[in-house]
Amino acid sequence: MKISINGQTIELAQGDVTLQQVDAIVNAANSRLAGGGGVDGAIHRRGGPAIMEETDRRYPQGCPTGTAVISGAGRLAAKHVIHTVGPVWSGGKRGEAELLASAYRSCLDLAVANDCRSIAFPALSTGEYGYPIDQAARIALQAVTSFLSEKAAPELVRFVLFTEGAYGAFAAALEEIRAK
Ligand code: AR6
Repeated sequence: MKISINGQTIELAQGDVTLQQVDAIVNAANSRLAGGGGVDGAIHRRGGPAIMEETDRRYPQGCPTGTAVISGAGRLAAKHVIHTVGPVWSGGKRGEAELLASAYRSCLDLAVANDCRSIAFPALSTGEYGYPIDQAARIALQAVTSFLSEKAAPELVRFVLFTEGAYGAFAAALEEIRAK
């Protein structure tokens, strides 16, 4: 499923974000950039040790929640990995929605600053960090649509959803946006 916003494309796909042939893929990291499971584990496993060597060297202070940093992509097909940290869900009253939107925006800012024409996101915060998928999907798509309307870049934003359920949640949220 895809929609066009001012000539830019938002696309939904089901699959593995680490396999995407795009300029940048996004890592659902933690604030210490210490590696972990889920997307983070898959990126470092497939991409090899060069990615963490670079983030250790360039970002020893880590990456606060809601912000992002960029590195090379090691053996992955992408050119860059953008590491961002979504919020841990703790009921919704601790600024989670704003932090999640900020994580998406920070990635898009870095993508544009590094001339990335295409970027692939996983559903940040919806695995280990426990963010409810329906709410996370709406926030993700709202953040991306308003960024694209304002900045007219990058050309392609792809969400790569790991499960059918996650794909369904994003498809429903995208329909809501399209209907507006
Ligand atoms: N491709 C696309 N989506 C995936 C993949 C994949 N290869 N693997 C998992 N998902 P998570 P978080 C989905 O846990 O919630 C790590 O340990 C998954 O089904 O990767 O932001 C970090 O080090 C879920 O919908 O990220 C952090 O400590 C979504 O990606 C912490 O987890 C995000 O799940 C971050 O937690």
